[in-house]
Amino acid sequence: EGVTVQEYTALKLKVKEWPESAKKILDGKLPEGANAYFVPATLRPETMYGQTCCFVGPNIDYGLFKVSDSEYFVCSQRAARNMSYQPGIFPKWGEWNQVASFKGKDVIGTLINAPLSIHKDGVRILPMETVKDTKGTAVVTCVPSDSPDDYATVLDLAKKAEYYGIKKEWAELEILPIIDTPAYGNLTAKKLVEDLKIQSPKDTKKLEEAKEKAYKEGFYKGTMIYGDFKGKRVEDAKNLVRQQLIDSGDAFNYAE
Ligand code: A2H
Repeated sequence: EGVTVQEYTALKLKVKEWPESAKKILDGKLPEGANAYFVPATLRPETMYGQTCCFVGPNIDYGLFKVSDSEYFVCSQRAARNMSYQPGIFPKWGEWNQVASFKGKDVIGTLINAPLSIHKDGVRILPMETVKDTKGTAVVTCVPSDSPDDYATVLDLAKKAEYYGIKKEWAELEILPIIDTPAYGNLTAKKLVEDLKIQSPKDTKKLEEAKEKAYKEGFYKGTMIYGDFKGKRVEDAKNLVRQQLIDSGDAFNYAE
């Protein structure tokens, strides 16, 4: 970090249905017929088949940003500013048009379509306390098979659904095996969370270790066992899935 550039894939998760809390805020601001997209930034596009939900920080400030007459993005203002200095995202260099402001908690429960996910009826926007406002877009798509943070968070959300004000089943979508690894099998995140006895998303030190191990093993030794690039090494599949998502209009490059 600092001097190196992080190359993310920003995915477009189209809103299918807003909760009442969001409808009140967006009333008259998102034109009839226009689409809104949550835009999580990911380093692991090859795992997108296994998305089960998408996280926002409940107390983080988000904006709705106009991209064109028909498309609006949900992300942090910091990310929108960064996007305005990258080619092919906003129409005018250095300008971003924010049409609404809200907190993450206002959009919990939003039903969205997650490109490539096996969950074709859509997935939900859910809260994650550890989302940082200073990284990516402050929107994080959830792949509990391969991300220890995501796995620990969905377990916690299901356990304390009432406390979080969500429906338990929103946090309990099927976890799809996508990548097989020599050390951890085909559900790397679950295996590491169990092996390291990670109890909650607040076990930050152990999660850091799990994340490091999952990334090294999954990325360098993993083999795809699902999707169009089944049988390929993860290292090779990453760019193939990313390009497929970009070509279909479901993603774009975002760097910071
Ligand atoms: B990754 P780096 Cl399957 N706050 O995507 C917290 N976490 C964030 C974030 C934010 N503002 N923005 C992005 N991220 C997450 C998939 C994934 C990710 C898998 C496995 C590992 C993994 C599905 N979640 O990341 O600090 C996003 O989660 C482990 C490093 O910029 C993004 O990629 O290196 C990754 O962290 C970016 O982290």
